[in-house]
Amino acid sequence: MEIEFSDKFIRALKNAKRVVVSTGAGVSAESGVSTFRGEDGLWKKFKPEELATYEAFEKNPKLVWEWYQHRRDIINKIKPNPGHYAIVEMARYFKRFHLVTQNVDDLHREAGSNDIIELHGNIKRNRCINCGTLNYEVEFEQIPPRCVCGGKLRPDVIWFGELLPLEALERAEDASKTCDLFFVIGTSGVVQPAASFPIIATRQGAFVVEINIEPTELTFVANEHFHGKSGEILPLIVDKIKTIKEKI
Ligand code: BV8
Ligand code: ZN
Repeated sequence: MEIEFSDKFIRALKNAKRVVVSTGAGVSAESGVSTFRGEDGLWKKFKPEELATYEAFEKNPKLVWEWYQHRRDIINKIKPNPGHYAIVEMARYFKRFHLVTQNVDDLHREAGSNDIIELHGNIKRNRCINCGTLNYEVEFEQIPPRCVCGGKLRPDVIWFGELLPLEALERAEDASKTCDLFFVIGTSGVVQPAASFPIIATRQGAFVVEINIEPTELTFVANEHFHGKSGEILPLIVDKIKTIKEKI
C-alpha cells in the first residue's frame, strides 16, 4: 500500500514533542476482534444497554457473564496486529507519548505498549462488587462466579452509565490538553467521554490525525484523515517517522 504524506503532516511529525494516540475497536479489527458498530459488530446482535450495563448484570448475571466469556474466548485466541506493533515503535520517537485506549482486549499490552491509559477497563480482569478485589482468574465452574468473600465477581470493564476510572480520565484529559499531535484511530467517536479527547486536543491547537476505514463523528476535527486500515497505515507512518526523527 502507498500513501501520500502532505507537507502539513510531515511538518507536524517533525515538530511533535508531545503525542497522544487514542484507539478504538477498529485497531483490533484486523486481529479478529469484532467491532461494536461494524457489519459483524457486537452491538448488532445485542444492544449495549442489554449487556454492557450494571442493570443488565444485576438482572441477568448469567447472560452478561456468558457474553463476556464468549468475548474472552475469542480474545484469548487472537494476537496483536501490525497496527498495535507500530504504536509500540512510534512511542520510541517522541519525548512524551501517551496511549489512550477504549479497548478492553489487552492487545496493546500484549504487543508491548506500556503505561496504557485504559479508559474502559480490561476484559481479562475481574473485580468483586463486594470487596473490590481484582483477579485475573477467567475460568470458573459456576456462572456468575463468586469471590472468596462471597461477593459476585464482574468483568473489570466500565459499563454504560458508569464513571470512568478517575485517574485514567484525568491523565487522558491532561494529555489531550497539552499534546501537539493527536492520533485518533479506529473509533466511531460515539462513546463519551472518550470521543471528547480529540476535540480537547484540536481546541488547544494540536494537529489531529484520524485513521479510519470510513469517515466518523470525529472526521470534522481532523487536520489529516488517512482512509484505510490502521494495520496497514500505521506501519507506513512509522516508516516515515524513522526518516525524519531520531529515536529518543
Ligand atoms: C459515563 C467496555 C458518566 C464494556 C465500553 C447520551 C448522549 C451522549 C452520551 C451519553 C448519553 N447517555 C449516556 C451517555 C454516556 C455514555 C455514552 O457515551 N453512550 C453512547 C452510546 C451515546 N457513556 C457512558 O456511559 C460512559 N460513562 O459517561 O459516565 C455518565 C454516567 C451516566 C450518564 C451520563 C454520563 C461509559 C462508557 C463506557 C462503555 N463501555 N466498553 C465492554 O466492552 O463490554 S464502550 C465500548 O463501545 C468500547 O469500549 C468503545 O468505547 C465503544 C465502541 O466504540 P469504538 O471503539 O469506536 O468501536 P465502534 O465499533 O463504534 O467503531 C469502530 C471504528 O473502527 C469504526 O469507525 C470503523 O470504521 C473503524 N474500523 C473498523 N476496522 C478498522 C477501522 N479503522 C481502522 N482500521 C480498521 N481495520
Ligand atoms: Zn470479594
